Amino acid sequence: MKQKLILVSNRLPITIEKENNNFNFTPSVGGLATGLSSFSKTHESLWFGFPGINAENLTTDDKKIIKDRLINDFKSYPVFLTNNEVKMYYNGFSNKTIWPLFHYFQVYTDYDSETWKYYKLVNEKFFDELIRVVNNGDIIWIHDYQLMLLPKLIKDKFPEARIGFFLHIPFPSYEIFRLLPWRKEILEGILGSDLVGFHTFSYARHFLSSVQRVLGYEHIFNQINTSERSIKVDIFPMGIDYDKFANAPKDSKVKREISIIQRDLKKQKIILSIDRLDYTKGIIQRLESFDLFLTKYPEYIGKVTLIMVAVPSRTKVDRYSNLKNIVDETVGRINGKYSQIGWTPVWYLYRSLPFYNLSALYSMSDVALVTPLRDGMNLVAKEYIASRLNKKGVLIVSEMAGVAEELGEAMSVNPNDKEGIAEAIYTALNMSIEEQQHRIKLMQERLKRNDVFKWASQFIERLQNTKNIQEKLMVRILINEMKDLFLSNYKKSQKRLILLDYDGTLVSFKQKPEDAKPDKDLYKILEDLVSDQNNKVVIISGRDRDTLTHWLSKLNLTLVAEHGAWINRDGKKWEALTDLTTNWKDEIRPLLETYVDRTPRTFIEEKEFSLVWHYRNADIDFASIRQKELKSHLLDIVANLNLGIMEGNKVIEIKSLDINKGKISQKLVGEDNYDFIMAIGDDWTDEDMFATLPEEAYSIKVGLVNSKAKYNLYSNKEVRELLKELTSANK
Ligand code: GDG
Repeated sequence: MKQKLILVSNRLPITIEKENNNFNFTPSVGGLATGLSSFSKTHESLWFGFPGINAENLTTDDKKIIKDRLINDFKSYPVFLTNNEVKMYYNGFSNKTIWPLFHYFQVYTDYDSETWKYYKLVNEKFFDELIRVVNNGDIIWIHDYQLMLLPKLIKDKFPEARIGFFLHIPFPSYEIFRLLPWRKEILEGILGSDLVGFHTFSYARHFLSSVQRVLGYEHIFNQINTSERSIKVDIFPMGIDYDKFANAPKDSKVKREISIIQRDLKKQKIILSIDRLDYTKGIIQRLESFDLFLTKYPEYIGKVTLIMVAVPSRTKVDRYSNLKNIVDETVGRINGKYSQIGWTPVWYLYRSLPFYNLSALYSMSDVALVTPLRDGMNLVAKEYIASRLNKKGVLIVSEMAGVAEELGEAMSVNPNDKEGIAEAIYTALNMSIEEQQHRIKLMQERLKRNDVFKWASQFIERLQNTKNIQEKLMVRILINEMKDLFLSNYKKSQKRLILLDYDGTLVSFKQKPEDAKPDKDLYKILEDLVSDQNNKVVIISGRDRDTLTHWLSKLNLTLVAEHGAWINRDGKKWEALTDLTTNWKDEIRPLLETYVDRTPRTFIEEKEFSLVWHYRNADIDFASIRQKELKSHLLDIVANLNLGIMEGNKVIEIKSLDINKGKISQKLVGEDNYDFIMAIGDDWTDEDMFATLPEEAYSIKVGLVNSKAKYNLYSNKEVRELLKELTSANK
């Protein structure tokens, strides 16, 4: 069976219309649909999305007819939505909250918990339809900002599915993103993916920074490691169907169209502007810049025309209909101001044009003026370049569009700088042919190499690859055959030593350390473990004695506090393991205090034999600068004091070099003749423990990272399951 490739986007690339009780299906040839078409040869592919026709207008039979036809003829699968769902999830949360916020239009952003409710509901509806066809090994590629919760919904149910997510719009900086009340859920939703793709490096950087600040997950080389999985974040600038645009001007229909427009415009220079009518596209600013250009350079009056195509979009959202009114007025004002008999400065077309028309405009315009205030990529700019048969023409592009990062040879402008745009128009109209051709040639070569087919195949290839990296790490996991042997060794053994770290191993990390106290489930697990006479169970933690006594002394455990400084064998008395001095603290404490003063929300924890600087509640970027400073400061001091600096999870701990989990583990191992030894830990302080264990011991690292331990487990959830299996194996 071919591996299934499932694509999911808000809208299916098909328009369905009802005519006299019949349904007409018209596939659209958008970039995405084209880019993905090549996969049908190698994969059994299926596209999920809203078919664009409201569910209320359809009977059960209608839905069946549509569904069958979509599946059989278009390899598509409908997710039917009601009028109200479209209103709340699409026009509402997607286009009144996410769209404006992610394009930095804060004041246009609504924060409405009702539309958010529907956003969740519709994401779940997509999920409910998907589970009818998804198998665990399938590849699922989810598109765009309407479906950001879907990756997690799928991953939770199908952990083996390969899930990719691509965002077509900008990902804003943390300062903007943090305004969203549902920021945590949105990020968690996206992180259900194995690969997350963006158009540009800046968007990926903003995303990683938000993940770190909101969820606390660090990243290294664009890889996020949660305790359960690693997620790759990468850049895939979307391309176009280059050959289609490059070849179109040779087509007879397009040629005919060109000669019609030329006849009307005579020898005038043409400036082209094409977008959906959207406030992010900077249409008003563009018109005003053209107005300014004509004022500054009146010699161009009667000699240049701005052809402005505005495709109707999201007309049910107020901001869009208001914008339409302003654009109409502005065009009217400019035309009223400059028009002459036989010449109109702005040709304004408020409709979608057929492809041959679009191509004719691309291939005959002297200048393309693409000046969005923000734009994820902007394919119009690329399509214009590809359509320049004679390599003449100038592209003026906004610095705020993703495409500006790729097309360095274009003239770039700040879309808010009307003077600058007016000047750029003048420079463009006067650019030498040689220079135009030099610039266009370089851009054409690049766009041809990186077309939409390459974009799609690279994404899928990288998605497979991400999974391979995860699989390599998983080889270390306690695989089932291994587990059988492990369980039977456990069962056979008579004297067992079980060393367990606490935070991150038995409980997940909590924002407040006091929230990590054992819950009922954990208590029961530990109780069951110690009730077996053959088990010696040791909790070996970095925590202080009081906390461990308070939480765990009622159980028949051995407790080790402060990474091995203290041991408590009977739940009552603590013994210090070595004869340690603590005079050094007076030298180190003042230094830490200055760092607390200089770094808001950090604090010092004083343990008997160590000092700890905690920075988990501080601004993460700021704290990591301070953390490096403090470390280098400390390194100068500790060398003569026989002290070690330990970097744990958002902490720096300073303690005697004679204390570490390795020493105490070694001591415990030597105290009896154990025939089964197991140690589980997640932190790098546990590495000392893993390193000192005898060869036959089972050392288990929690989290998918390399370690001195022999095996890995995903998370503390799995640790608990494993411990439960051990106790029930012996019943
Ligand atoms: C989003 C992001 C990102 C336009 N007018 C007509 C027409 N078009 C076609 C163009 C082009 C597409 O529509 C517009 O794509 P853009 O990329 O310019 O902009 P968005 O619609 O906002 O798309 C954007 C994109 O997703 C892809 O990731 O680049 O940043 O906002 O292909 O050719 N097509 C026809 N008639 C028209 O009148 N046939």
